[in-house]
Amino acid sequence: MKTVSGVKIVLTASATEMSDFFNNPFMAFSAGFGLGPIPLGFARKTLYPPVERYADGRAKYAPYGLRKVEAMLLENGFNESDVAVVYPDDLANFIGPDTKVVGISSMDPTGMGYVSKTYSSVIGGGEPMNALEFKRLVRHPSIKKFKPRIIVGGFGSWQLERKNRTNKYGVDCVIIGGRPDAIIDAFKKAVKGESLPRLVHADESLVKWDYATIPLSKHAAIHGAVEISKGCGRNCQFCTPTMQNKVDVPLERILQEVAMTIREGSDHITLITEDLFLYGAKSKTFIPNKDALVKLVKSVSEYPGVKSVQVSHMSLAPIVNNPQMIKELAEILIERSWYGYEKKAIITAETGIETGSTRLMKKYMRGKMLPYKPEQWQEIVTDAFGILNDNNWYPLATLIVGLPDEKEEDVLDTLELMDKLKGYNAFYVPLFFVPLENCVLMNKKGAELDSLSRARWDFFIRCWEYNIKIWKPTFLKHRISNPFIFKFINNVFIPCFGGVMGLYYGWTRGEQLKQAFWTLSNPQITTKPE
Ligand code: B12
Ligand code: SF4
Repeated sequence: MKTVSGVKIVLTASATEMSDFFNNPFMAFSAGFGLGPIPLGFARKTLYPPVERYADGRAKYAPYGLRKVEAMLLENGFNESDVAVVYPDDLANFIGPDTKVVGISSMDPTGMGYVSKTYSSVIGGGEPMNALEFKRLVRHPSIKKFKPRIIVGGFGSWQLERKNRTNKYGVDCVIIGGRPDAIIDAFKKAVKGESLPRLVHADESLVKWDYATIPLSKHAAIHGAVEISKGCGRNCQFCTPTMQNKVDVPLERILQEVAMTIREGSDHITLITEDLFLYGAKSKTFIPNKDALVKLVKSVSEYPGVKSVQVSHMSLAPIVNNPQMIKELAEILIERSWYGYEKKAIITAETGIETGSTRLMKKYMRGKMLPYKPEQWQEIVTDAFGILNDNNWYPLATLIVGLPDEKEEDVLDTLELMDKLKGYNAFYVPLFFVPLENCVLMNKKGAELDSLSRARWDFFIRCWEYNIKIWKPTFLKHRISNPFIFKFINNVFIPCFGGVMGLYYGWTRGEQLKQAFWTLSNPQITTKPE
């Protein structure tokens, strides 16, 4: 439904961030890949379909950060008819002569996020889909025609400045950080037609501020996102959320957002946190508070209407510290499972292994394993994975290659750790080090494809070899019930396809990639390692 003169403030995000990826949060990482020869329209249909819309054209679900900005505006002088949250293809229906400002949220506007940097350079295929869709959004004909002010915020907004795209994309103001005072001020200035600074720092670490100033979301987020804690405090030097003050959101606020999300039609809840297991823990001790945590997870899971609960992130040391806590949480979460493995329910969340090197742990991540010591890291990882798997919990683990000053022996240590992880069920995502804005290592050089030594390639391939061993059978069986077709796909189609891809990549990008494709498409990689 088209508004005649436009809505005063229009909030949006690119098509890759305004999608639930067919209800699969982990699939969203694929938007960091290059599009290759695939038409954009096809990717939109098959990978990232649009969020549902209400009859008036507004988006039913939107990124959680954008919902927070909407709530800030609604509580500070604007009403629902002044602010519309919309899918990018619907902008023409909401932008008009009265539109003063378009606010855009982005985690990865130019493709400098870890996944984008890593996989678009390894696999090629041109600019990552995240970057392509962002560019398409800022060049929307209605923006060009009516020329509202453009404010970009969200965790990836810094990329516009780093890549000198702010002016090129016609962006008036980039806001880095999420403090309400600075965000509201910028929108008010834009609405009044006052001048806007090109860059605003609204970091949650810069000044003492009160989390309670962040209002409750008024409308539902994609995947039913609800924040339970902000910040981390472990101080890993490559990480940005650790720069935020660590805050636990009070349970009653969390439940109010859960209630709103259910009311608005979602039956999934994603608990947004840097570390589920530190909810309610006294700061600085890093000893989990089992009672507070079990109470939280039970209250959310048992909230009427909640069918599934997903946790965004967790750390590994608290698992070793309190295995009984994992057992009790698993008993609750398995009843609200979002993912499955070989037809059984599993629980999952993202965690950072990062490296197997004690030297690098000491140098860049001394806090990651607290209350334990850096020397114990490999043991903590393997013990934690054992406890998780015993409780039907299959983690998604990220590892970083190319940290500044990484030496060959550090990579060999990580390979040693990977060998120890052979028998566990998990999904491993090897990533290049990216010097994100606002992290301690922000002025260091990021890792590049050319800097991958033999050992680094071996490590990359090892991770994907494990993933294929663990997940290929369940992925194929879930989709192909006929045993003959299964055998054909597994033993003939995939190896032939991998063979051709290997030849192509060997020819265009070098021997290492050819070997990688040939190894990974080998039909032997079907069963779980012993
Ligand atoms: C949940 C999550 C996801 C989910 C999001 C889905 C969902 N259901 O919401 C999924 C799994 C899809 C995801 C994917 C990715 N993510 Co993510 N994600 C997060 C996580 C854990 C929480 C985000 C969140 O909701 N935070 C809470 C809200 C309230 O904070 P916020 O979004 O930052 O919003 C505040 C401000 O940024 C600001 N703001 C937000 N939008 C706007 C808009 C305007 C106009 C303004 C003025 C301000 C503003 O105000 C908000 C309120 O304070 C964060 C880490 C974290 N703790 O924040 C990583 C994080 C944001 N993700 C990150 C990245 C890079 C990605 C990917 C690009 C993949 C990758 N790792 O390379 C993909 C993008 C894929 C895609 N196309 O969507 C990075 C960003 C790094 C950086 N500093 O640039 C983070 C910080 C993770 C990390 N540790 O590095 N992610
Ligand atoms: S444990 Fe995770 S969230 Fe915390 S500082 Fe380290 S990388 Fe960041």
